[in-house]
Amino acid sequence: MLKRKLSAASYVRKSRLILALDLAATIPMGGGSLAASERDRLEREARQIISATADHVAAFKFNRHLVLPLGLYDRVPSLIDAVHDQGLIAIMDCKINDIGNTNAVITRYYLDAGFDAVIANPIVGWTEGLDRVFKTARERKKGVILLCYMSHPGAEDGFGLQVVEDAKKKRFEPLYLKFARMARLWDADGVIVGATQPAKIREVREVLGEEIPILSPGVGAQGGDARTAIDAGADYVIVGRAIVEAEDPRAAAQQLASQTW
Ligand code: OMP
Repeated sequence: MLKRKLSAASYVRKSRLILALDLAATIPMGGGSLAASERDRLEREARQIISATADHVAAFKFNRHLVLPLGLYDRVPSLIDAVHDQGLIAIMDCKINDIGNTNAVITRYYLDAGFDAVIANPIVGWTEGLDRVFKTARERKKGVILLCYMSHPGAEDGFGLQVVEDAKKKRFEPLYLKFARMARLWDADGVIVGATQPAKIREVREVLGEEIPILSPGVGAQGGDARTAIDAGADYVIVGRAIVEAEDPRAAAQQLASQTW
């Protein structure tokens, strides 16, 4: 369902770009309360970027940049509505990473606020881990996207670890390929592999086959290139700062989208 919505929006707009709405609030040093005027500014800016870029993106991704200051059940639902009004989906990048019961509550919170999919970390495993995320999402006909190999240099310390593939034969494989196989087994709606790692995108694509889309962040600010990621096998690129901090976000989105199609 999620996969179809994404690919339909992508086809209509001729864009494989997912925009990360990573706008940050200015919080007073030393804490204190966040001024209503700052919340207004943040919400207004997010809304402007949604309407300015919607013609050139396949989906929007929210992170805690917006959800913490604006509130999941306060101002965020109307931003999700603004995304839906454009015929697009809203992904919540919450990288769920806990025990089953906690995961189920977190997933329910995000999806019932209106998000169409959540991102989760497969390191916690299935039983009483991510099983509850998938169950909660499936009951609502919504999606789960799994981390596979992150875009930052330190990803190697975790996602790049060699783990046992076959103990008897003393065969090892990198953790990200195990995660790719888990994504197939669990029927994930997508996996994340950094655009900074085109060779790993290729490897993951081989394991995944064609059914599960690869979403690839790390373009622009983190040094990755949209076209290279797509050519390596990514279905979508996720871009934040290169668009939201651009002088003209619409033009930046249009330009990046053209590189992906
Ligand atoms: P920019 O680096 O500004 O384009 O933002 C990238 C966005 O993708 C941010 O919201 C990150 O939190 C997110 N992201 C990564 O950058 N790397 C990853 O490996 C995974 C994600 C993600 O899950 O979206």
